[in-house]
Amino acid sequence: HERSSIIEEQMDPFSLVADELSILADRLRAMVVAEVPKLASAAEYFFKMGVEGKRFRPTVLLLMATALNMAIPKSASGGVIDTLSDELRRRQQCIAEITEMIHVASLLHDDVLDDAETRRGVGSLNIVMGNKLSVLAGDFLLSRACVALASLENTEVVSLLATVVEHLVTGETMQMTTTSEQRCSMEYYLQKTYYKTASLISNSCKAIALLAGQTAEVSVMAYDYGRNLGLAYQLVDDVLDFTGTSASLGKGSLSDIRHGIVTAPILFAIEEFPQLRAVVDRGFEDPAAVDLALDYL
Ligand code: GRG
Repeated sequence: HERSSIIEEQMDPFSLVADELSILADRLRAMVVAEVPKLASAAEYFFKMGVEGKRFRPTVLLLMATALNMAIPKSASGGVIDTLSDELRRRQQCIAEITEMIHVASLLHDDVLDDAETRRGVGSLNIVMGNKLSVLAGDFLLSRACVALASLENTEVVSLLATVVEHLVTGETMQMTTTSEQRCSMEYYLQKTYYKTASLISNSCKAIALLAGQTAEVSVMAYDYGRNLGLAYQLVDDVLDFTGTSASLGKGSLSDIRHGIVTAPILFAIEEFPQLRAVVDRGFEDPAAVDLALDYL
């Protein structure tokens, strides 16, 4: 029993990085303070305790750092090596902070685009403070993320994470502007999902490896791991949109289908029930079409 509880404890990824996640929360709260009071309350909104979300990305990144830094020696007595490894860890924590700021910025803009009403179990910022402040707060967070990124003085890492922002915008645009053929294509779905969700996780994982001085081969492995994890995360998110409740999701359920967005569950259902394709092609503006699609699922 003792052994299995030790294994269980070691297997809980949050417990391994719990202390660091709490430091990250403090740092983020300090990093997102704006000068003008209205902007300050908007930017701080999702960094207050209780509305911090799952912190999935920082958790993965801190664990990635733990795994990749294992090969770096530590001396028992402290000294130059330990100072270097502490400095490395701090730089990797900074990647986790930047990643979370980019993520929250994208949520703020996404909720405006989708006219969302809830996020993380509370009113979304566009509802609480309006669309304009929501957009501006997202821009502000991106700016703070850029400043933190520049402080790392690593042009490859800057370029990776700057490209992620382009990917987020590209994925969102792909989602908004599909032709009927693209809407039912698994290839298109996976490309869009890479841009929208997996790119941030994969490129941040790669950044963690690059900062650790890992070889190009290991950096690509870190990238691939993040890519697959990101795609899997979005697939689960897509299924939860159908199976979850507003209370468990912290946002409205069935939101994808109501926005006419075709996700993996529908694509798989079309393979089994080709007649569903005609329902999808008609769009989901009609609530009866939503009900019909849900019957197939
Ligand atoms: C301004 C950076 C920026 C982007 C603008 C709107 C947009 C372009 C992109 C939207 C990207 C988006 C919202 C993708 C969805 C990713 C996703 C799975 C979000 C939910 O992540 P969770 O469940 O959320 O980890 P929590 O709340 O737990 O952090």
